Amino acid sequence: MKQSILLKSLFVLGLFSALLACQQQKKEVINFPATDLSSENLIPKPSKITPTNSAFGLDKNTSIHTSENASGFSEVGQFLAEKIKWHTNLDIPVNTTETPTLERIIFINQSDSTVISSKEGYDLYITQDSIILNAKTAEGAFRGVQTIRQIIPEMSNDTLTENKMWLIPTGKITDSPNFEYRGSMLDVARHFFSVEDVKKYIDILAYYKINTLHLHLTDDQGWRIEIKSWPKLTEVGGRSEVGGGEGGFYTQEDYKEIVAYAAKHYITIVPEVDMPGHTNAASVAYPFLNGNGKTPKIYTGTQVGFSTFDTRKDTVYAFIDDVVREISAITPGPYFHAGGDESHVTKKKDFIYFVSKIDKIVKKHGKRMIGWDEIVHADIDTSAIAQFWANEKNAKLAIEKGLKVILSPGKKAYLDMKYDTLSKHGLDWAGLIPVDTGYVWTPERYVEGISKEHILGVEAPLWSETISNIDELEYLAFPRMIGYSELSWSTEENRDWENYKVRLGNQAPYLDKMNVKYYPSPLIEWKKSKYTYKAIDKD
Ligand code: TNX
Repeated sequence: MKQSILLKSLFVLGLFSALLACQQQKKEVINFPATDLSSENLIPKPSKITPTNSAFGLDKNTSIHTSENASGFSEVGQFLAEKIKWHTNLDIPVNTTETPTLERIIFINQSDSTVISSKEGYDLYITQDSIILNAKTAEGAFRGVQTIRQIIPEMSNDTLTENKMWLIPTGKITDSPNFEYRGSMLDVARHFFSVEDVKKYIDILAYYKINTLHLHLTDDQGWRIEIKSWPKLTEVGGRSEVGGGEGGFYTQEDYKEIVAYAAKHYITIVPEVDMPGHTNAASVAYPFLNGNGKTPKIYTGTQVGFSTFDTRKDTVYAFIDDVVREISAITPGPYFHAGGDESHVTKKKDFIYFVSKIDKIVKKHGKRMIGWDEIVHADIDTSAIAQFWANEKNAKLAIEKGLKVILSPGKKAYLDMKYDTLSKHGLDWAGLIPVDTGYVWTPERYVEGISKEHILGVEAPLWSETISNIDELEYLAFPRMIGYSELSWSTEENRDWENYKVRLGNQAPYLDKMNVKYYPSPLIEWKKSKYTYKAIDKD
């Protein structure tokens, strides 16, 4: 252990002496313009920023180095190099052994420093010659890399040297998240979204340090995940969606591809199989599940609460055991979401019986159950998590029972609510949610009696009754989702609408370059970028 620290220090020392030697040889004196790291457009806002007002020139002579033998660090370095290439077209080597033209380095360092307070925390020291990113884990390094990406300016400044150089402000950032669970949910059941669509969503979520993507995989209108022991779920139940479209589903290979892509972005996938209500598509495929002796018709409407599993039949639990087993086997994350919402035609005592049984099945397959807030009425283990969406009494009952809660209040965090009366997509049962309303609230004070220690985190769900393609998905998700990233990462004292809205307006170059069809809310002054032409067809 001691030896490895020594080796590491020698390695870093070696790098720095090489760097110094090169600089002495090259002697390119650059008078950088003054900068201010604290006024950069970082979202989420970091815990602490101390500017030193100079600049690090990112150019073709920069290289990235990562701690040796630190699991995942070199991949994180590679990720940064890919994103720098995408942004600047520079080819930055990672862990190269050649040093002759080296001028500046970005060092991604595994550090056990006690200053870094959590596994996702990081420190960033930026000087004229180096950027040092310290993190305990590769996950922390990955979050810190997003900060580096966000402070690389849109344009290079080539008036300083013949080189194209992107000037990064110098200073120090110390950062760690306020909540450990920072998520979005995507409903792929009401309308299906392809693996490519989900990957694009993941790309953008990762840029804003979101760490969880909950996939609502089943509902009345469609079943979207292949279950090998029950093939008709997708063969029959996967062929429908709201409005009568063709639906679709993920094979287990597709799902694994999403999970792996998410993992590369340090995002955990939470699979949801919604039950005992919201199960019409499953019962169309296997009519014994509903226990009423009838084969239901395919449903393509948007009403909720009319379907249920038969909660008193052993074969239903054998079926659920297979489903939970197969999905859990290809889900590395700790959670399995079992739904539980709006089961209006399930008798209360049957619902309670059902949820308690499901909790045990989920645990048997090595996962922690998450359920919509209605599940708190059941006799469940305190390891279960209640996702508060509508009923404050349920949320309070959850904490009385010792459960943690995820906050997804419909009135504040539902991405499927319209922005305003003119919104082209979205519902309004929980009210309109303009960009400021979605941002201006405090999770720790939203429900009386529910404070920081009870809250696992914040999740913004995107239900898809009114959206059927990626452009429409982006219209509802962005820019609001960016605000939920700040709400879940940054502390209350670091959040301020007036300050946030300026930083948000400055996300336009990134969003435009990503070809994100965000809603250009009139509350925000959107920065014009060289990619703005793409934004013309935004509406
Ligand atoms: C309520 S939130 C639902 C969903 C709908 C959504 C529409 C929740 C747990 N259930 O079934 O899609 O409203 O906003």
